[in-house]
Amino acid sequence: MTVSVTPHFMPFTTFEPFHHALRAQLRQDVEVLFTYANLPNPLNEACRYVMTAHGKMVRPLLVASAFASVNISTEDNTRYDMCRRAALAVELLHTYSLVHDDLPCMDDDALRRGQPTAHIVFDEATALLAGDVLQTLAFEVLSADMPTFAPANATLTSQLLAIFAPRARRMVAGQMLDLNAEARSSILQSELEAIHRDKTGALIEAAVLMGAICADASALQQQALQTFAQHIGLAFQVQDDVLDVTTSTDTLGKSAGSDEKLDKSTYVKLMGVDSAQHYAQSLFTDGKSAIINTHHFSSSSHHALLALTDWLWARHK
Ligand code: GRG
Repeated sequence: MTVSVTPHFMPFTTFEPFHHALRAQLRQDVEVLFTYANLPNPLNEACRYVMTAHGKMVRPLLVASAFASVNISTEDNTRYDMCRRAALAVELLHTYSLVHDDLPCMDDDALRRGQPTAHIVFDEATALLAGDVLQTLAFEVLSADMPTFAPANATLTSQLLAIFAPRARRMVAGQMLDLNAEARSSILQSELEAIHRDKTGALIEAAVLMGAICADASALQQQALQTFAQHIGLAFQVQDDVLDVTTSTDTLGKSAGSDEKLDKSTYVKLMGVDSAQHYAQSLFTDGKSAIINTHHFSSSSHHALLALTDWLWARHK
């Protein structure tokens, strides 16, 4: 029998219980997934280590909030379970990118999510393979026959893949553009924006659109959500650049000041801390307006997205 298990992250009431329920749901789903995947050790341990660390779950939250923003019956287990699959998929892909980004051949970082990075705890080959398999699982999870999930809906799976795959590819392209921009003495804002539309923004856009697809959002709702996601994605990156210079390693749970150390092209380098902070705030505001100023959502249903945006703006890590 394949049924949803409690807890249920729907419906949205206020942000904290929603976040809590989503985190609990994701924890259960990660466990089910790794039992299903039956990976050999130390690969299995490395995957569990990085997937159970304390990430903020921003992308699954975006999937779930977009899903909640489209008034849908919480009784519809098929769509709800496809949403669980999508939330898992974006977190798997995101975590793979962090594991690879931390490798010695990339940023060579020793700390992530408040704990030593995978290649430090295991070894480089295991960390590399963990990233690889998290990526393949991110796609497999959209259709796999797994206990506790209602059977995947083939139409929804193919719609989700059409959203997810090109944006996963764009994330890697963005990373290449970012590496190409290292050590450049100056960069135009338009060039920086182009890097982050791909590197950070594409997956954030995928998360929002995948939640929308699972909830059967109309074309107009999808359009509004895409505009929302594009603003939030850029705001998130600008804020990340600011936090890198204003927040301690302890609070961040990753090495502070790493952008300067690697001579990265950042918004702080381009416009200074204060202007970057204002820019992030205006992008968050514009993102919210994209949802509020349309009549495509009921005033109660878009609360999850607006509350998530406020939570992102207030974040310290
Ligand atoms: C394919 C190697 C490879 C990289 C792709 C996404 C990416 C490019 C690299 C990851 C490193 C990085 C600084 C990405 C920018 C996006 C970003 C701000 C990531 C951190 O996301 P959070 O803050 O992390 O949501 P947690 O740990 O909370 O999930």
